[in-house]
Order: sequence, then structure tokens, then C-alpha cells
Amino acid sequence: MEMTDDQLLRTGWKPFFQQQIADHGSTAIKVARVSSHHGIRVLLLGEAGEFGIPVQSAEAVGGIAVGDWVVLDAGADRVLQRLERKTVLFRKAAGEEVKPQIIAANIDTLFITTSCNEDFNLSRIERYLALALDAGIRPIVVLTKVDLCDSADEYRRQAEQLHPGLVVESLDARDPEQVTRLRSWCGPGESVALLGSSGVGKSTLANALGAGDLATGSIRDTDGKGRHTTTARSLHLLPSGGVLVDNPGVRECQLSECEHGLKTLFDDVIQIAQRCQFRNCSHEGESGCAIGPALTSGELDQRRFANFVSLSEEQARNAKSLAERHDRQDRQDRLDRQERKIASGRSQKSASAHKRRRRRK
Ligand SMILES: Nc1nc2c(ncn2[C@@H]2O[C@H](COP(=O)(O)OP(=O)(O)OP(=O)(O)O)[C@@H](O)[C@H]2O)c(=O)[nH]1
Ligand SMILES: [Mg+2]
Ligand SMILES: [Zn+2]
Repeated sequence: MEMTDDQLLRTGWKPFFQQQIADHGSTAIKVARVSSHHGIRVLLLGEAGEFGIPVQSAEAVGGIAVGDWVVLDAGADRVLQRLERKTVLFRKAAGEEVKPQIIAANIDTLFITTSCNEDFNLSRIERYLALALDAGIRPIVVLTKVDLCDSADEYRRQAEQLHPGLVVESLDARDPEQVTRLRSWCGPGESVALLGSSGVGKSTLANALGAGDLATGSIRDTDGKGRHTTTARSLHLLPSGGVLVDNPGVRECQLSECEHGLKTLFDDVIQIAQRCQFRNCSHEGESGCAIGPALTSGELDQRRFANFVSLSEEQARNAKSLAERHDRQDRQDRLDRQERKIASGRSQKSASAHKRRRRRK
């Protein structure tokens, strides 16, 4: 299989994936990228365009997510291998149970999308930044609806302060001319994903970037919130040469295994905390604490510190439940293996007893 195929390169195919292709013997193979996953049917983008296969064939060797690269049996349209992910963006799935849900695989850049209205929230942007930084994905903050707001520059300035070197673009998402500012992250071979609340203009942006004709929705007048127009994530080819994943609006995006992301994002807070006299300082007014004075002097922002504490606690809590879940799963797997062994021992015994009886006859 040659990797010079233009269509594959445009879909994000890289040497990193090429070199993982296992030896599939004499089976004719092809590669493709998961573009959407509808539960019973999975759509894939290959050299010859988009095609659909049943989920049983798509997940024949394990779960797959939008953005994944897979190797298929070209004749049977059945997945033989899921290639290792370059990056994976995940969050804790909504609900009580702590289990990770993949937002998109193999993404290079995340457009953290928020509008210049009620949706604008620095702590929420920090949450998404931590997710992206943890996954090794370049975050870009996109502020939409500048046409409806007088203080877009102020929003932009505040967002820029959340992380050194953070790029923040503000625009009217309906205007393809303004949206060209995002084109440099959407070039050949690049994969970008949109993430943000419902109604902030993710699908509008996707359309302006040339993703196709995605449905966009209206906003409730009462609270400026969207109506969850996009219901499933989907990956699209862009005329600029890259691909884009549009996501449904997220209500809740809890962090689970995001320790590295939080450390990277809140390096400033951690640096100050290192000046505390005691290593186990709880930063609650004890003597020798460096956080209190930094908050008083304004060196450290109250909101930022409070969000650091709250995201760190959430992360630790979810990571612990996740570890417990893994332990439970491991124990169950061990039990299942033992049971299978006993059962197969039993059937071997009865098979040899049967043979002995036959020999005696
Ligand atoms: N004035 C203005 N309206 C915008 C802008 N961006 C999006 N809209 C409008 O906001 C509404 C919601 O946009 P969508 O693109 O559907 O939002 P979304 O983020 O995809 O929403 P979900 O799919 O529900 O997550 C639509 O009516 C858009 O036309 C903008 O920059 N300015
Ligand atoms: Mg949408
Ligand atoms: Zn302290």
C-alpha cells in the first residue's frame, strides 16, 4: 500500500500510522478514517471516498472512535487493525459512572469555541485548555459572535491571559472572510476539532471553513443558550486540505485523567505554592503560606486559584473512581479466565474419559 495517495494525505494520513500496519498475510487491505459512528453503522473515509459498514465489522477488533485510522480487509469491509492513536481527546462521559468518552482521536488542534455573550466563562475555557494540553493537542480559543458584542477585545484580552502564548481569535462565525483567520490550522494533513457549548456557532464555523452544509440552530432568547442542533460528532474534509470534527454542544465536560494538563496549565499557581513554607500547606491561612499573600497582592487571581482547586479536586476524584473501575474490571477478567480454564479442564477430562471408555470396548 502506497501512502502517496492524495486523498489519504488530505484525510490526515501520516508516516506515524503507515509504519504501524501489521502483516496481514495475503489479505488485500485498505486504510480508512472513522468519520462518524452512529451506534449500528460506522462511516469511514478512504481513498475512494466515504463508505459505511455495520458496527460489528467496524469494531471487530475493539472499540473505535471518530478520527481513528483503521486497516480493513478490502474484500469483506471488516476492520483487521485499529492503528495506535497519535492523540486522544477524552472526557468523563456524562452521568454517574466514571468512564472516559472519546471526543475525537488523532486531532492536532482544538478550537475551543465560545461566544462573546452569556457563554463566555474563563473557568470553562481553562477546563478545555487542560483537556487539550493533557492530550498534547494545540488549543486555539475561538470567540464567536463579535458582531453582537461591544467588548470583544476585552474578552479576548482576558482569554489570552489564561496560558502563555495562547492564540485567541475573535470573529463572526457566519463570515467566511473572517473565518479564513483559522485556515492556517486547517491546512493539508491537519486535523482540527470544535468543542464548546451548544449554540456558540461550531457548525456555523465548520460551514464557513467549507466542511459542507451542516445544520445550524437558533438560540433561545431567554438565556442565549443553544438547542443542541448537532446530535453526533462527524469528521469532514476541508477545501483547505485538512479535516475538521464538529461535535455536539457539551453541557458537562468533567476531567478524569488530566493531571498533566492541569500541571501545565496552572504552572503559575504551582510555582507560587512551592514558595509555601510547608510542603503539605493547605493554603487556608496557615503561617508561611505563599498563596494568601499572592491573592491579596493581586499576583494571583482569585478566580483562577479557585478554579485550580476545584478542577484539581474533580480530577483526583474521577481518576480515583476510574482506577477502582479498572481494578474491578481486572478482577472480573481474572475470574472469567479462571472459570474458562476450569470449564475447559472439565471438558478435556470428560473427553479423555470418553476415549478411555471407547478403547476398553
Ligand atoms: N450573529 C452571529 N450569529 C452566529 C454566529 N455564530 C453562530 N451564530 C448563530 O448562532 C446559532 C447557533 O449556531 P450553531 O452553529 O448551530 O451552533 P453550534 O455550536 O453548532 O450548536 P450545537 O450544534 O447545538 O452544539 C445559529 O443561528 C447561527 O447562525 C456569529 O458569529 N454571529
Ligand atoms: Mg452544531
Ligand atoms: Zn500555602
